[in-house]
Amino acid sequence: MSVYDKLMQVKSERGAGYFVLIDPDRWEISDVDGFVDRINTSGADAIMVGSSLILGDDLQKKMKRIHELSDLPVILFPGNLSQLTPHVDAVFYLVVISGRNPQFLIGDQVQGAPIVKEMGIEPISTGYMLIESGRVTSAEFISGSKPIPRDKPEIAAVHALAAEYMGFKLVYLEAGSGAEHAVSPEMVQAVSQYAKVPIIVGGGIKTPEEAEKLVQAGASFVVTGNVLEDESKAHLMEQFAAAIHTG
Ligand code: 1GP
Repeated sequence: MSVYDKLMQVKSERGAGYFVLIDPDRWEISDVDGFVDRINTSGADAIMVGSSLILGDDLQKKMKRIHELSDLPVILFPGNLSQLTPHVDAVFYLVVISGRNPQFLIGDQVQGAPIVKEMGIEPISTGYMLIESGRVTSAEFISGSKPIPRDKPEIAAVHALAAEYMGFKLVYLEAGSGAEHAVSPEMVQAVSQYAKVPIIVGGGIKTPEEAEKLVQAGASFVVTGNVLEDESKAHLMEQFAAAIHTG
């Protein structure tokens, strides 16, 4: 079964799915094992790996280790082409549809296509929308694109509909890692009522309660990364999974 089909199965059986994002720069390779073990038993449905910007030089080694340690789907969440790796099951084939920067609309996708084919990883086409979240995020700065204003849910909704009509398999509402304000349930609701394409929501989600509200508003998948990097909050992983699996 493809990773995308597995994700759709999660959505139909569990109501919504929970993804844990690993930013490789934030973990020493020696700590990766413990964190992945924790994800494996938390009830999470997939592991995402990647970041807008990666400085460390051991990315491939960390990806390989994560992939070896987990039976969950491991999905690359690439900030740029240099993050492409065969040590994942699938890649979110991102197009920054909220922006108007040709490099992130078609340039990198063309450059990346033969690499993905050669590596044999599953591409999952994803319309990626940056949503304004209180301050400039790395994703916004690096992609050189303006985010959608957080109080304009109708703009996000029409972008999602366009993504659906263009055949994207998912849309991603992204406030940015460590965002001050997560995407609002109101915006998620507007998008889910207007378009049928499944919605991933991430960026700045700090509590299981917030995650649950996003699912109630229509999110099909919720991502957390930053909040779990604090050891004292790692226990929240199980609570996120339980809150998100409302099906
Ligand atoms: C970032 O949506 C993801 O691209 C997750 O964000 O790290 O803030 O949870 P956080």
